[in-house]
Amino acid sequence: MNPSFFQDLPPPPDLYAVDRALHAELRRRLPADVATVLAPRLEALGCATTDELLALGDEAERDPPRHVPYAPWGKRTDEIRVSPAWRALKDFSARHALVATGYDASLGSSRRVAQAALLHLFSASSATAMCPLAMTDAAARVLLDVAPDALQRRLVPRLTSTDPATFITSGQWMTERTGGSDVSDTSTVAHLLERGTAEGDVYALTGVKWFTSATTSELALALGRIEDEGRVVEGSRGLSLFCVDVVREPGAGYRGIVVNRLKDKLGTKALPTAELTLHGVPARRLGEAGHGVKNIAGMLNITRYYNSAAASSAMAQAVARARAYAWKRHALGHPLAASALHAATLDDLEADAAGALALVMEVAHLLGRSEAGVASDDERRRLRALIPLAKLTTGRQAVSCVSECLEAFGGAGYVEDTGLPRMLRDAQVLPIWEGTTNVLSLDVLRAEQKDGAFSAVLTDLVARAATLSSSLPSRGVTLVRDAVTQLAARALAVAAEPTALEENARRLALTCGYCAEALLLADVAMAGKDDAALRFERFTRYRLGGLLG
Ligand code: MFK
Repeated sequence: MNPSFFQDLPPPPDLYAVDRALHAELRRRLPADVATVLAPRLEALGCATTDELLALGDEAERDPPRHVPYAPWGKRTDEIRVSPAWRALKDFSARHALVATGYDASLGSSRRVAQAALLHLFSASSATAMCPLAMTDAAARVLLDVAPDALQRRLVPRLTSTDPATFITSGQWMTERTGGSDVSDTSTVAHLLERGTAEGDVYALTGVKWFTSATTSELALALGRIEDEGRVVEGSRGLSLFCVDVVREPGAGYRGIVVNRLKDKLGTKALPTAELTLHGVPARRLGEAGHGVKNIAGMLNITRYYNSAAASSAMAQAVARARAYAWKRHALGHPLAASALHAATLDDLEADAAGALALVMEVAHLLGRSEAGVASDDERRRLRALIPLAKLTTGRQAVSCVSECLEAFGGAGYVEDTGLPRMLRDAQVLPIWEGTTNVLSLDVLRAEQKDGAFSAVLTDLVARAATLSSSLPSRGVTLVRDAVTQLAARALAVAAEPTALEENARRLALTCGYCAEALLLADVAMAGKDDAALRFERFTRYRLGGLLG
């Protein structure tokens, strides 16, 4: 017993320096010129995960947003007070070009891979500042796809700006009290105010939005139902997409918007999420009337890609922290890291994080190719299914991996002032936000029925499984080949029995996600010289090998 003992803590890990899986991914995915341009940016961001970014994230978490509905003398002003650190995180994101990189044509089809690497480093330390960036990027994408030129010219340069003075963010107002997954009962109505302006037709939106995250953003994309002389089209085919300039009138609150309250969430405490009532707020219609769901789906595809990058980021950070701690913490006469059991557990978790990252990078690769206009039809079909597959698989992995990492700290992992429990609370939003595991499994089903998207992924996996190199660890090869064979057989059986489709959608989707990760890790191992083969084998045993691995 040593009464003067206090646990010495490791310094915060530089998340770029320690992430071998990220380095291996970038080596195989980026052309040399892009890698050269990107390396100093990744180094700077990795460095910031040990000081500036970490401090801003912690400070934003300590000083969460507050809703101040009334001014001292009773006037309704609806101020949402956010911390200086939250504002600084927005500036930090602009300076590091986190959104802009996804639109940097000089990076060619590598733009989204480069961006995914930045997001993977940024997100976990950012106190969920990733969330407004996701919606900002998604808004830029939708504006480029369907907005009139004048509106694009005014907004897209600001949404993708690298100058904090001009950078704006966007929210997404979709969910209402009737549902976030099923938007068909959306009750917000839109009345025409002015037709044919250079920026499109202007409407007044009236209704209640139940979840609006990043509510202090300057812009929002919202769903509403056009009411024309009392006539409306019911269901999701009656919904249109609108772009709202969120304007604060000094001393008089938001123009046309009342903030009902901020949500008291399990985690993501620094991020303002509010319930809003819209009282005729002016909004420009985006795209054709009645095509709102289809148009906002383009937004969801980008936010789901960000969600996956947030998941891989959370996992990588949690594993890096647990590993660093394991070298400092002694038990039974040696550092925890020297215990065969603890080391094996951490190796499994590191392989799991590498699998998640590999899938994120595959999505980013295909998204970049699609946006650069060089994707084949087959790649576009795979992308359509891989976005929900990546979101649903990595969201579940993040919760289990971060939970295991908390356990690796023993009791300290369960104590608030260590800062560790926050990682788990924040991870728990990932399988929920932008579509739960089941909702996304159904989305995969719909993508299959419409485009054969799941079949395209499956065909690719079968082909990859057939061409694995004999230099790979044989146990891993056997496990992944068996899993792919079973997946293909089950998919075929289920396809022959349409009543079984929905019930099996989740099992098929998760198995497909894990098989995809395993085969992508095999690709890394076949291309690389470091310990990627070990990560491949670890992953297959951990995720495809049953309880005994
Ligand atoms: C980070 C911190 C966050 C803080 C806390 C937040 C807590 C969470 C709060 C929330 O509520 S998050 C919101 C969760 N909700 C969702 O993510 C939406 C889930 N639902 C879906 O994804 C539905 O599939 C969707 C609403 C998009 C559509 O359902 P519908 O109304 O049944 O439409 P349908 O018929 O499936 O699709 C309409 C059109 O869009 C079709 O095209 P066509 O008209 O040409 O046939 C579809 O093909 C197309 N589409 C749908 N999804 C698509 C898509 N196209 C491309 N990509 C997709 N993903």
